Amino acid sequence: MRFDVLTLFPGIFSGYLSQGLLHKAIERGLIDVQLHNIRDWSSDPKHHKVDDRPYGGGPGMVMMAGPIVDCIESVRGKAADAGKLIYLTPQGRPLTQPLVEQWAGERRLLLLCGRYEGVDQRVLDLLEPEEVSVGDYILNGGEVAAMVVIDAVVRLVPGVLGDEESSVSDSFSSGNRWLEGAQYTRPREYRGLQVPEILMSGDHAAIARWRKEQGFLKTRRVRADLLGKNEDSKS
Ligand code: 6GU
Repeated sequence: MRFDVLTLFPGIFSGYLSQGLLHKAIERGLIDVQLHNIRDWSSDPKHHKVDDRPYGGGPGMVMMAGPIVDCIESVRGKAADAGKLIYLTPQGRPLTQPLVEQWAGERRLLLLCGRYEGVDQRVLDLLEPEEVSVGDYILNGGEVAAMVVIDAVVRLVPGVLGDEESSVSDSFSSGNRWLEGAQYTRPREYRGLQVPEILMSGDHAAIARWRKEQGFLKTRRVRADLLGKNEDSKS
């Protein structure tokens, strides 16, 4: 699977892409992440200007249409598969696991990272990207959100996760909208706190019931809004 990231700050991604699961997936050829600096498509040869003041006034700067559209057309022009265009913006619809699952089925994703007060509306009118937000708060730009999208999608790319870290039982995988309950590892006692007896019982059915109950209690406590939506909330 291929990702093209369009950004004014490609350097932000280098640490993320060089570590752990992402690094391994790239090395093994399972995913390919290409970074494109929008500034390289500026029509201003001197200062490589890519933003300007908003028409109608107001604070901040708006990213100009020209460099973004030229950058996307150039990046797309090189390949047979134009790819699905996603614009990361607080004005987008919320990112959810079903959306991530849908995108994991694509061969190529283009991730446009907004900065400042966002992009000129004509970018959106011309290219009709899917506009997506990663939550109800404001980030300094779409770069961290683009990493969120890549991170969530690559987990579903076949071969990226080993059997041990399978994504099928995750909270929020298809039909599963509950949080997971507590987990324990050694030692059995830590600062006077004991691992629950049932986890040492060897009774796998009882452990599964206990975990489900713990997940339910946790969900009710911190995400009661999820309970009505659950496919298996009756079981
Ligand atoms: Cl995608 N971008 C920015 N700048 N802020 C956000 C966001 C995206 N999602 C939530 N907040």
